[in-house]
Parts: sequence; structure tokens; C-alpha cells
Amino acid sequence: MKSELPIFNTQKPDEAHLQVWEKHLWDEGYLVIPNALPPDTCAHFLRRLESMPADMGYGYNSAVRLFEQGVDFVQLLENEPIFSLMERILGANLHIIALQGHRMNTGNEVLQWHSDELYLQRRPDESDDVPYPPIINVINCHYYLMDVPEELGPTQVVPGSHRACRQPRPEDGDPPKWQGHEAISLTVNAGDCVLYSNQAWHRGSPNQTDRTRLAVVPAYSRRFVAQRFWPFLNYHLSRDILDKCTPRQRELLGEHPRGAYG
Ligand SMILES: O=C(O)CCC(=O)C(=O)O
Repeated sequence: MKSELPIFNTQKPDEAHLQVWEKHLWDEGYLVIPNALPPDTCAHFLRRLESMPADMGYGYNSAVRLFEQGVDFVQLLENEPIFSLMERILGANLHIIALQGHRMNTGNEVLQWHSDELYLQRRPDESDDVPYPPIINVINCHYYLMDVPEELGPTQVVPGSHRACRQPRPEDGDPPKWQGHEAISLTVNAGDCVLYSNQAWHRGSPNQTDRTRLAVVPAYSRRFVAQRFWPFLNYHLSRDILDKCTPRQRELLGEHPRGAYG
């Protein structure tokens, strides 16, 4: 494992910021935190992603299990103010279910609108006017390593759709609307972090350039959500990696104290 160690933000956010961000996530299902990575740290991860092999055992657009590539990726998990916000919403015993590098170039974007998973399902015959609670069990955090203007295919979300509790359907339109709310493009600057509940309807929009949109994407979750370290079955997180981590980092990677289910 390489161990170039960049500087992270360690300053914990104040209560006033946490309240505003938490409310935005619960109400709208998404949030953008500007300048979440110091510029040198952003440049560090840009170099790291650019120098990774195209074939990492999964699709090119998702470089999976980045914690295997160096302790710098593990340390990113505790970067503030994102980490305090994740602990607040998902609980102190949160963990990550994935840590990917997104490499989105023309032809391999995730263009289809979707919720990643549904933890609460609306009955197929039930009206959308029946209110459902907002669901936040997993938060995808995209740390963008470059400016993402419209032509580079920003992440798009439909505000409020983390209450839909169903996948978008053709009759919702293209782009889909949820209860009158239109999809928005989250154009950002390098170092900004885009966060959304994985229930919210989202997609990556078309990359209209010859460049690749790069982001490091930890997905934090409540403890009860199963981790998804490809290829899932019999995946072994090596002791070499864990020995380089603090106890808190090991817990984020899944080394929890004993609990229900043994
Ligand atoms: O590329 C994006 O911004 C979204 C990616 C996505 O929807 C996914 O990985 O499920």
C-alpha cells in the first residue's frame, strides 16, 4: 500500500452548521458542502485516481474498495465536516458500505434515474399523495476532484424524492418530477462534496466532453445496512490494511464490537 498522506480537515463543525445541513438533508434528500477538501488534498486524490489502472476488477466507472489502495483513502473517511454530519445522522456506530472512485466518461455514465435501494416500499397501487417519511439509511458522498460544470455531466437529484419510496416511472417524466419538484444539476467546484440519501432519485448526467469526471465516493450507512465489498461473498479485508488503521477507522471499515446476531 502507498502511504502518501495528505492533510485533511480536522476542525469539527459547530452546532449551527450541523443543524442547517442535517435539516437540508432530511427535507430535500441532498446537500452540497463547498470546500470540503483542502486544495492540495483534492489535487492529491486527483493524481491518485488518474494513476489507477483502468481495470480494477469491476466496471471502469467504479474503482471499488479504494481502502485497499492506501491509508490515505481510509483517512478521508474521517474528513470534516462530512464525518461529524454522518455520525450525527447515521449514528455513532455507522460504517461504510462502499468506497469507490467514480470515473465517468462519455458512454459509461449512470444515466438512468434511480434510487439505489428502497428500505421502505410504497405499495404499487398507492397514491403518491399518501405521505411517507424521508428515508436516510445510506448517504452517498461524492468528493469531486475537479470542477464539474454542466458539460462534464454533474450528479442530478430530484429534491424530496427520498420520500417517494418507489423507483421513478415513465409517467413521472424525463427528467422525473416528484410532487412537483424538478430535477436539479449539482454543478460544483473541485473539493466540494455532494451528499444525498441513496433513496433519492438521482443519476449522473451525460458527460459532453472528452474528459473524465473523477470523484472519490464513500457511502456511509447505519450499522444495519450490509457492507458491499465486491465480490461480496468471501471478501477478505486483509489484516495488513487493518493494522495501519486506528480503532475508529477499523470500525468504519466494519470491525464492530460484538452485538446482536454474533
Ligand atoms: O454519476 C453520478 O453522479 C451518479 C452515479 C450513480 O447514480 C450511481 O453510482 O448509482
